[in-house]
Amino acid sequence: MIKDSEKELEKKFQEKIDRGESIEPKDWMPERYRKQLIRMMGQHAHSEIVGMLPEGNWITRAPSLKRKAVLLAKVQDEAGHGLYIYSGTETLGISRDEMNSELLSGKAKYSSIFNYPTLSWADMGAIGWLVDGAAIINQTALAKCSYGPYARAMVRICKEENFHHKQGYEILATLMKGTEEQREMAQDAVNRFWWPSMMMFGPSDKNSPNSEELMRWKVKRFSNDELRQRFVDRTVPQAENIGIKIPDPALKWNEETRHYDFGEINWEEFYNVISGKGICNKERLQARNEAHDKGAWVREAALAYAKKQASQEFAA
Ligand code: BYC
Repeated sequence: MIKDSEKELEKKFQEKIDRGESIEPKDWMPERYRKQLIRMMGQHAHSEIVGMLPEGNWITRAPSLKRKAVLLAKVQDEAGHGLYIYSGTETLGISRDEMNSELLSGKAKYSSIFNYPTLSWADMGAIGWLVDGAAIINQTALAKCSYGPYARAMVRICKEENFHHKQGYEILATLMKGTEEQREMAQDAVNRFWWPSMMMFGPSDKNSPNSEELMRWKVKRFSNDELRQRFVDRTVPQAENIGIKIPDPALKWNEETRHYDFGEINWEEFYNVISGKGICNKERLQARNEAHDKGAWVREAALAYAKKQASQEFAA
């Protein structure tokens, strides 16, 4: 009896999704839908927060006051993105503390891209252009996902990501107009960030265990490979425009498909990075843990203040 009604609810839920309607926090949803969203949104929020670290590394070394102000604003924006998405995830019944513990213990994933080091100023350009560029393509699709709070967070985030993308491209364009050494620095950054950016879209479709379910529920609107292709098609002309070479000898325009063909991704590297064996995995988790420990007094003070306010209100 209970099983039947559950089936009926699931049928109605799927029909609602098929009609293109949003699922809101108080609506009935299958437990699996809730769990999948907590997983994906949690990972996304953690990525924004951990993503502050590689760029934060260059704030004190930005080459001018203007560059420093722009980078500072960008890194702060990423913190804001993390907070919107954590809030959106809380509507699914998980607390911020639980998500934070999962990040700090290393149980939760965050985007593979942030386990690569930032070695030169040009990396700020490559991250803005390639990493935020990849993120925009993914997130523009997520802005139409079936879960209302996630979709709405994405709309605002995408607007800010567009500014991030442009500032990164402009850093590289400026370097490409500079000295030989500056051009080499820009090219070197792109050489290091190109393939990790391609990996941001996740495993190829045939090896993506979550895709089928997430696409049926319209959480994902396009597959990993479709979005990766879109990224390549958009990015190659931008590279040509400023004289940057994409480090892929197999990259070639295909007149028949009207898309660029590209080389094979090093999946062994991808799986190593997402299983904790990337260059910076340990450093990133250590930095987050240290920041959490150093912030203990702030949490205690905020709690003490909130308790005092509550007791005063109660007494009044
Ligand atoms: N990195 O079945 P699949 C930003 C995992 S930050 C790590 O295809 P799904 C920015 C995946 O989680 C933007 N792990 O998964 C911030 C799964 O493992 P579990 C971050 C990855 O969910 C600062 C397994 O591989 N954006 O913009 O269907 C500065 C199998 O994969 C990755 C988001 O987080 C990866 N790259 O699809 C600058 C977008 N790829 O959980 C910029 C939201 C896959 O089963 N997320 N895995 O153990 C998504 O769109 C999707 O979750 C993914 C993966 C496309 C990433």
